[in-house]
Amino acid sequence: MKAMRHGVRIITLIFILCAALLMTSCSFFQSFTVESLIRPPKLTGENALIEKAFETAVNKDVMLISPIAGDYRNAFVQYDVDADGTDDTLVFYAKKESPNEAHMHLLKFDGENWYSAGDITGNGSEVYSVAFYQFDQDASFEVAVCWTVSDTRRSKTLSLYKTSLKDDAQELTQLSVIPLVDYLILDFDDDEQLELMYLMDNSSDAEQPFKVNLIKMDPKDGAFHFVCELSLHQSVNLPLKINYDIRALRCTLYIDCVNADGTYMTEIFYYDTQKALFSRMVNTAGAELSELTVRNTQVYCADIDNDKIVEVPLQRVWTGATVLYPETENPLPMNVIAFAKMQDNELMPLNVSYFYAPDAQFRFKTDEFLEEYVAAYDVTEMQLQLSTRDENAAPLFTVQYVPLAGNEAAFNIVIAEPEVTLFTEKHIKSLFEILS
Ligand SMILES: [Ca+2]
Ligand SMILES: [Ca+2]
Ligand SMILES: [Ca+2]
Repeated sequence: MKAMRHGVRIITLIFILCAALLMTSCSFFQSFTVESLIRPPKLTGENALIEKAFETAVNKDVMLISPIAGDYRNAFVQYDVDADGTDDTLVFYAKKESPNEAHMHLLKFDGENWYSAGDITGNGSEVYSVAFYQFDQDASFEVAVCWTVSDTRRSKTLSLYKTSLKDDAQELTQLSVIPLVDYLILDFDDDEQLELMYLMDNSSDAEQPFKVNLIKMDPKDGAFHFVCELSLHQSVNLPLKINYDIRALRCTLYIDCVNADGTYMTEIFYYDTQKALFSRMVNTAGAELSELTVRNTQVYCADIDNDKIVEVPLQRVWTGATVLYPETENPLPMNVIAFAKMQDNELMPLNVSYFYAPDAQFRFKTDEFLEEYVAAYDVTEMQLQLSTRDENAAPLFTVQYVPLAGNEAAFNIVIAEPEVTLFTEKHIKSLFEILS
């Protein structure tokens, strides 16, 4: 059941993705208009001039490619790459005759006209993300393009490009090509220079299926050199999301992963600037923090209280609360997810916890109930009942999740005895949240 739902979700995602690609490939103008809505307003007619310059340089008959993730989601990306005070335009596309080969085209503006200033053949058929960084000490930015091939979350290729200051020749040059799963570019050691951390598929080694590498650019020749590495746990099937926070100059990394057995966990480690090493977080009892984060629910780290410090999901049993699955005769203990903040090497749970309903897209905020109340959730009925801990007491309220057409859903709330219960419908409603 669980696996099936997951499959449906993936298919939906792929469908949305395909729809997005189709939209951009069938209408050059349409996708460009969307970009102009996102960007600050431009002079009238400028988009048309860029479009014309691109058509002249490349061909009318191309498929535009929009980045899947990151800050720039349009095939046309405007950024002052060479830092000369005038925005440049990058265009991502593929030629009809070689649709599996994505390209990046650079257009520049000379004050009067847009002109072609370089074209690069990428390392994939799709663009995962594009971002701009300042690795070396010259003014111009390095362009980080993460190329991918459809249907592979595991393997991407990060290419770094530089614009040279030559006016006449090709202005885009490739600095490096790194196969990876995911990456983070950040000043890890507070030396005012960026480092690149990337997750590498190392599955040829069954004991260390993923590695985290940190590399640093030598500004003299633009080459990266190795700083340190860390192997993720052997149980990890795929790293899913990278989070980080910086406290007192220490950068802590939180990598949410799915394990081979279907559980989830967060790898927690920090960069030790003095030793130039990644170091796993271990609490005062000697337990590795990562191992305390194993959970059944697919929920990721997040800064839930907006204090720029990442909170980590921890699984806890709600004593007395139960979940009835269709495939088991007796109810099983209910788990809730409590968000915890790392303090002095310990994961300290905040007063923020949720029950994530299995096989339904909602969560129930449980903070105020864990001590005095118990819940019972029926997976088949998608129905939750809350009662006091008195065994003979009738439920105080019942909430049923009702899926509607499309991605919509509603909650059917029944309050047992409105005149005696402490809970109003408004309050109950505020505890239930539909997840997208
Ligand atoms: Ca420029
Ligand atoms: Ca640095
Ligand atoms: Ca926080």
